[in-house]
Amino acid sequence: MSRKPLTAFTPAFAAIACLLTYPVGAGATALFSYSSFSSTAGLTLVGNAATTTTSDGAVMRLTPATGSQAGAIYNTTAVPLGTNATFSTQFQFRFTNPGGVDPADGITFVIANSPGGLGASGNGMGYAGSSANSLAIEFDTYNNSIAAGGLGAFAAEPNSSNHVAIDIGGVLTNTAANSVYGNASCGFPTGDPGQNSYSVAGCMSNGDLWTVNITYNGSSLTVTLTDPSEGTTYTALNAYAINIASILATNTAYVGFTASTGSGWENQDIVNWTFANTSTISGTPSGGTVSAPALSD
Ligand SMILES: [Ca+2]
Ligand SMILES: [Ca+2]
Repeated sequence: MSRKPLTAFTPAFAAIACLLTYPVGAGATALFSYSSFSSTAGLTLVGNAATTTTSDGAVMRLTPATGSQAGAIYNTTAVPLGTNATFSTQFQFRFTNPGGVDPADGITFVIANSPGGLGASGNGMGYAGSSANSLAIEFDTYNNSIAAGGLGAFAAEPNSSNHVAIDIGGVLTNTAANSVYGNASCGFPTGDPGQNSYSVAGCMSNGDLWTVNITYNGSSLTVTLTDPSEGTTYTALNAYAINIASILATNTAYVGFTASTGSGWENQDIVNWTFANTSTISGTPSGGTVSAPALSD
């Protein structure tokens, strides 16, 4: 089953919103929800992003598993994101078929004041060099650190092939970076740079169906990831203070994803995605299905 994106202006909105608003907080509204990507209505696809069918159903393949790709998607209708505005979003990803020098390069969840921005491939994750009035939360699977001798090495990159960080202004600032589940080495033992195996629990490239929750209460950002192989949820950012409205310099924003590959690659698929403007979104969708993430307090 798929749902088309919802806006407050569609006649069906009220009825469908009732289906989405389970025990949610006051005023909670899912602005849009894609239980699969059998329809891309309401989305702008950029670069190499394209839908494809996998064992997860109709997924959004931000990049295919080949070299030097860059892809992005954005919602076509801006969401409210002015001063003190809140949001929460939940999506599931699965990265498969890694090849080349190492699994690479990762994806970002992007918030921008204009739609359609696509940055550099390789270490840029499709974000570097895109809109100056934007913010991204990166899920980085390739170690470009100078210390590790990674290809495209740059100073801000942490010594990790499995990290989450914030990037600001189209620049790979790698703010508040930390390695997911504390695992900083995920790749090919004979890779460039050589890494521990990518296929173990806690490595974002391990092929599992991962769940990500991002919440913003108007002043601080929290990001959690769940790998079903770990059985616990990892908090990558815990109430990190940041003023998103000041970065955007506008009262509305376009949200979506960017991704890239370089000398290493992997399929980088978004399996489902829900975005809400006030509620928190919690709970883990059932693995391997295309059911929509549930909304709850
Ligand atoms: Ca990287
Ligand atoms: Ca990074």
